[in-house]
Amino acid sequence: MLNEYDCWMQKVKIKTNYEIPNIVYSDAKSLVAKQAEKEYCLGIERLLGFSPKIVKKHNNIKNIVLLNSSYASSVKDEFTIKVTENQIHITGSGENGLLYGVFRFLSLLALGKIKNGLELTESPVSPLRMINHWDNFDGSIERGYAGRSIFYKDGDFDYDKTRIEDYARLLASVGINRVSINNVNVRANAKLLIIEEYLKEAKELAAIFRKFGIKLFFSINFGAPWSLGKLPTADPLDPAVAEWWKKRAALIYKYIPDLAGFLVKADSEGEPGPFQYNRTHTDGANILAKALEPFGGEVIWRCFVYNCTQDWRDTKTDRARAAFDHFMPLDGKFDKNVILQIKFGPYDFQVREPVAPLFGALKNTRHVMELQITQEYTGHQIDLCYLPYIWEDIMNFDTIHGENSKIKELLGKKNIEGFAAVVNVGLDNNWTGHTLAQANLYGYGRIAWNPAITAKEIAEEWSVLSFTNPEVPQKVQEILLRSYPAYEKYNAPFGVCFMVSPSNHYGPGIEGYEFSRWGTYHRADKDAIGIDRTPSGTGYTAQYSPKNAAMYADANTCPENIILFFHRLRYDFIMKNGETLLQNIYNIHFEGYDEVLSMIEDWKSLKPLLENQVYESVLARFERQLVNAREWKDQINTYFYRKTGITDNKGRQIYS
Ligand code: GCV
Repeated sequence: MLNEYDCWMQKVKIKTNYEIPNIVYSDAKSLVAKQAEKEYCLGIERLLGFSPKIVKKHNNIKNIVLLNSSYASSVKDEFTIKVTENQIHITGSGENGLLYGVFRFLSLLALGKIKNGLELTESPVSPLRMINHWDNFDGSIERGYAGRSIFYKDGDFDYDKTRIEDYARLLASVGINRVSINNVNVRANAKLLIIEEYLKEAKELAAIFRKFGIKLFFSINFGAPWSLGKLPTADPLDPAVAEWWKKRAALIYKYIPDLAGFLVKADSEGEPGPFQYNRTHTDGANILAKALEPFGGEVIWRCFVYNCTQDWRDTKTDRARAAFDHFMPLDGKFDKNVILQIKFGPYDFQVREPVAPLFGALKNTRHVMELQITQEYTGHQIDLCYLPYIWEDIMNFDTIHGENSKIKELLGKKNIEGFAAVVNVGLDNNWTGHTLAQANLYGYGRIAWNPAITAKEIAEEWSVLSFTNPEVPQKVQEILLRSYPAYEKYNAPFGVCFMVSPSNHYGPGIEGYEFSRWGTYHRADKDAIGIDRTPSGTGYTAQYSPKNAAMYADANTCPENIILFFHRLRYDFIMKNGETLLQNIYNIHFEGYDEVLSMIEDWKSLKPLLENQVYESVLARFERQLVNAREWKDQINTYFYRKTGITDNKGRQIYS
């Protein structure tokens, strides 16, 4: 990795067995196709060190590269790459398809896979491949761990155009086609982005992304007709409110005619919403949908709606049930330009959660899965945590155990239209704080494009593209693939969730959420831990299709890595390895810590092969991770030892 800033697009001179022609014919006329042509030339310069010559006629030229953006195919964003003895054809079913084809060609070239006879046709499985920014206008980023915002500073737009273009390039290179540019928590910034002063600036930002086939979303404040428009209400069924949104949409689209639409967090953690007016979420979403519809805009409406003022004494309310209870009855009632955005699990991006039961259950409503690339609960980009590992698991979740009913098989069909993910980038020179966290951004794009790709395949691609010394990638892949299980082992055990330090969400805070209003309790006492979510408890398991409901409801068939999410178990519950739950908690915490030690040793073995800056910066993060892992191990083990008075049967040190 010569330059951390370049991420997986390193400026290296590679050797190829196939000689790439230096003449390029391109039929590019439109904006994105012209960018594709430019990206091809930049990429060749970066990888092979020469500038190809563009020609507008190609008769009688034998050795040539042909870029074409209009081959006949009904498949959106499709591309083909065909390599013959003298010629390379990269074609797209449209301008975006060509751009994706060029980027794929360049990565295949860097991966050493371009050879005579290669023929490849690809298209994205998911039409919607979106990045969410939780950037605030003051330049801070909610849950951001890589420096300040790349878009804003001190209450205004403030960005380096080259950097935004580099960012758009990185995103497009892995197929991202939508970006929401401001935090979904908009209450403090109600007016921004939808008043004229800022629209002028947003227009320029949109123009940079547009070249790369990326359209913008704005997060809006549902209460804006009241807070900004000075209407007496924001009631979605009030005709004056509907009119206000229509006029506002017309103003916005005057500046950005291809805005993708609005992203909305309503009735969630203090954000305004239709419940304030005794209206439903269909009322709320549809009023916005109708305002955007004439301009081809869409509303992405988040399902992260739950009671965040729960009394911990209340054992009947179960936050895990909330999204399904709120949204399932509304299935089929949303306008056609509304898309629901559902977090992958019923809680909130915990290290291990079951897949939310709305997936596979919603039949008549367009929806996307929300993932989190930024490492809010997964180590703040201090700890290494390779997220494609868990995403692969999620993709393999079988919603109904029918034909093609896994998440990865439903995507692009059955109204599951793709993904949105909260991004992990900021102004840090390496974009992501932890240099190896670049793999999470890369991996998200690859999974959004093709949910059947494995975590291992992504690690292979990313490490070869990023590390130029051929001896490095293998070891880096191994470290990446070990990092998620290691993190999970020293974190909250067996899917119990929320033992994390409150508010900042880094490090242990075992009872940090036990007596709070957030509805995420584990209720550990001296005999048992966990919430009974079976039909004899909160009934959450019944939200799943029959086979999954039965599997989760029985502690003997429930997967052990998630067992405490579904069951309240005594510490002497015997697990599959014949040891008690308590002993298993001790075991995995010792193992998790040891894994970190061993990953550090592996990283150190790479020292002679790595650029000093990369080696040292990652090592420094590993050292902080070790401190964190030790805290988790010792605090968790001590906590349970104090509760039970039972020691570790292997005699390892547990503090009292
Ligand atoms: C943007 C969690 C996070 C919040 C975030 C929220 C959400 O609660 O801690 O920072 O707010 O999720 O997804 O809306």
